[in-house]
Amino acid sequence: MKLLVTGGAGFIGSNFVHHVVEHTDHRVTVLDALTYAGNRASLAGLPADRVAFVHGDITDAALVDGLFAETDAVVHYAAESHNDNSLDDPRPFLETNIVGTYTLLEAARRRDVRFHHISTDEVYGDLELDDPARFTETTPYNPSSPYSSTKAGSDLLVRAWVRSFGVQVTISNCSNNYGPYQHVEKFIPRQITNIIRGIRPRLYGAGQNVRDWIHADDHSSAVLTILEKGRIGETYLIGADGERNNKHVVELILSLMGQDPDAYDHVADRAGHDLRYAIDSSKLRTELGWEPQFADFEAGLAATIDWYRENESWWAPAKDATEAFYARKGQ
Ligand code: NAD
Ligand code: TDX
Repeated sequence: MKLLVTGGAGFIGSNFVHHVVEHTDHRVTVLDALTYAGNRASLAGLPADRVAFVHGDITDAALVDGLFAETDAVVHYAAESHNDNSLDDPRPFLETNIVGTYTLLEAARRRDVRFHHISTDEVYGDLELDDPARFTETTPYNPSSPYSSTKAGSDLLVRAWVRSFGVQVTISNCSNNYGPYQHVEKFIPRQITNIIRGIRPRLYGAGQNVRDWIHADDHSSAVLTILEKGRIGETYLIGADGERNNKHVVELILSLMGQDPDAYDHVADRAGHDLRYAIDSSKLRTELGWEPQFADFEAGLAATIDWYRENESWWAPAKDATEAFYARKGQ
């Protein structure tokens, strides 16, 4: 099969491309605009006869149409992905997440190409800390931030294109990913690289907010499973039962790196900060037989710390600008 992977030079997209090369015979073309979040080095070492790279924008209809004409299936990861950036300047989130997804859907319609849309659990808003409920495929949409509202908008466009035009689409909404190749703006890599640089980790507010962590490789295996066995028009939630509050995670990172677990600073909270995300992934597990492989969060985190220690040349170029951005916001 020939796959087109949008956003394949980003964090989760590049993990997916590595996963596909390792576990299947598919050939992959990556379409990526190489924004500040894209990095060709994340695809280094992959065989040239299996992975091709196209530098371009998903809002470029002519480019997209030509690529769809040569592909069997599309997996759509490209997005503006960081909540803090969306609070600073929402415009690129509308362009890429809404107009970009629209552009791809129109090409999928014209070319009758199988399309898998990657989304987030943040479209459902947040849960109370003491609420026993978790998100399911029928939870009403209630996004909080410019980022999550544009992802929700893109999901709704996808659903409309299935119903109105019969486009061959599946959707997945995944919880927070961790693993190699994640940009240093995000919570876990920011704290790991701070510690490597001798800067104290930064916790927003009291740190009680809960995220449901999944290793990026488990996200990739779930997406491949949906691509192969998912029912057209359906949504699948992806999660690995990894709920932890941020305070716990920062203390764990400090301990795993041989530091005093209290050696972090509380900083200004994020505006509109979602309290808790939690995923019920029973539909994916029972209907399609998927199971996560990284059951031990502490072991996965330790391996991720090793990766950042061994790959400073990958993340160092982005570190100073990222910390300057946070310093301006008092975070
Ligand atoms: P990322 O920011 O690391 O990567 C995004 C990639 O998309 C980059 O390579 C960037 O260059 C590319 N891109 C951005 N705008 C583009 C455009 N207009 N045209 C072409 N390429 C463009 O993001 P990520 O964390 O890897 O997230 C990937 C997808 O997974 C997103 O759709 C995100 O909403 C979703 N998601 C992320 C998480 C998470 O924990 N990070 C969880 C659930 C879902
Ligand atoms: O320095 C920090 N300190 C801190 O306490 C940073 C960068 C974050 N945080 C908190 C905010 C969140 O509660 O950590 C938590 C995780 O923050 P992010 O890594 O920014 O992720 P989040 O906002 O939860 O969104 C992520 O998961 C869902 C991805 O960035 C999204 O793309 C995905 O859809």
